[in-house]
Amino acid sequence: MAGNTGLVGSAIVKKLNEDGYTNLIFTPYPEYDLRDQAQVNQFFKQEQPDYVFLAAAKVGGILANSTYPAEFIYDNMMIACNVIHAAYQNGVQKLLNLGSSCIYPRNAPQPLKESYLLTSTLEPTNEPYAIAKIAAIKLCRYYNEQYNTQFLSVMPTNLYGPNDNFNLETSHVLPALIRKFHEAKLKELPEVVLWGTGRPRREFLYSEDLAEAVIHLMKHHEFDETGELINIGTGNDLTIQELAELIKRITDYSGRIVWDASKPDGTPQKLLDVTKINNLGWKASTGLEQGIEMVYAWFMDSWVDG
Ligand code: GFB
Repeated sequence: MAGNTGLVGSAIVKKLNEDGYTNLIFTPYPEYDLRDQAQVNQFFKQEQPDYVFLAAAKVGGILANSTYPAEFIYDNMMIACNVIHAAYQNGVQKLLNLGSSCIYPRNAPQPLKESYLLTSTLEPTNEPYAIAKIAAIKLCRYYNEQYNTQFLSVMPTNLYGPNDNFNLETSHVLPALIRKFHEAKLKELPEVVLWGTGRPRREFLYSEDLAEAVIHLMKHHEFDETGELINIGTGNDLTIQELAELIKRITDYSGRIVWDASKPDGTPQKLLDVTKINNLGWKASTGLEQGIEMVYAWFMDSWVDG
């Protein structure tokens, strides 16, 4: 497991433990810097893992991607190249590569089918991250074709859950809104400022549902069934405005919402077509309101301003 402490990795570890898998090994940052090829090669040679979940990445919301483009493309390409190549060199039986729905063209038809990859230009606010993730997809595909490996690439939609990032500068929208409304309520602030226009649409998948999907694929399916990439989502989306009203209600904040149109909206919509993953036996099971309530409870119980 590369990236076991983050939003995705911690959900996968939780599900693996619940399923009785105990022989898990991790590459926690900063003890392991997966951008360092020698370190990665040394780890694989020493540990000889059979299965690899590649969930480590430099991630962030729309502002972080726009602020640190060089780090987003370099870090994520180096992590992918090092881990995928070492997995091949050490005979890993199966690797599961975590991508993102931002790899699709900004104005592709909705819902997004896997076949729309590289059919047009990307959303500028997350092009660096998207290019790195597309490179990882292609690495897995061509290693499978040339070396007969089983490296699967999954494309989750926007994710949320426990152990998310709640830093207001670098986080994604859902955790940012939980924190903003919660703190505004405690401080009795008259308004909360949100970014953009509120008009973009987003799809949100609870992290533990994603964990079930990736473990299902790792256990039961192969490259000839998943293809080069496979979407994982709920198949439903809503506007950021609707999300804000929902989180405002769940956090019981009674002030106003103000939109700062100087901040970017990003891509207008990125709803995934989830026909393929549904046909392979997985469907999302956590509703958005239920999921947000669970994350809000986790935030109030466990989150510490890091
Ligand atoms: O989640 P988010 O940062 O990234 O923003 P993307 C989603 C939408 O929420 C944008 C709006 O239209 C934001 O302008 N928004 C409103 C806010 N208020 C806020 C706020 O306080 N914080 C944040 N963060 N957004 C990401 C990519 O795109 O999607 C990542 O940047 C990754 O690389 C992820 O691919 C899945 O959904 O636009």
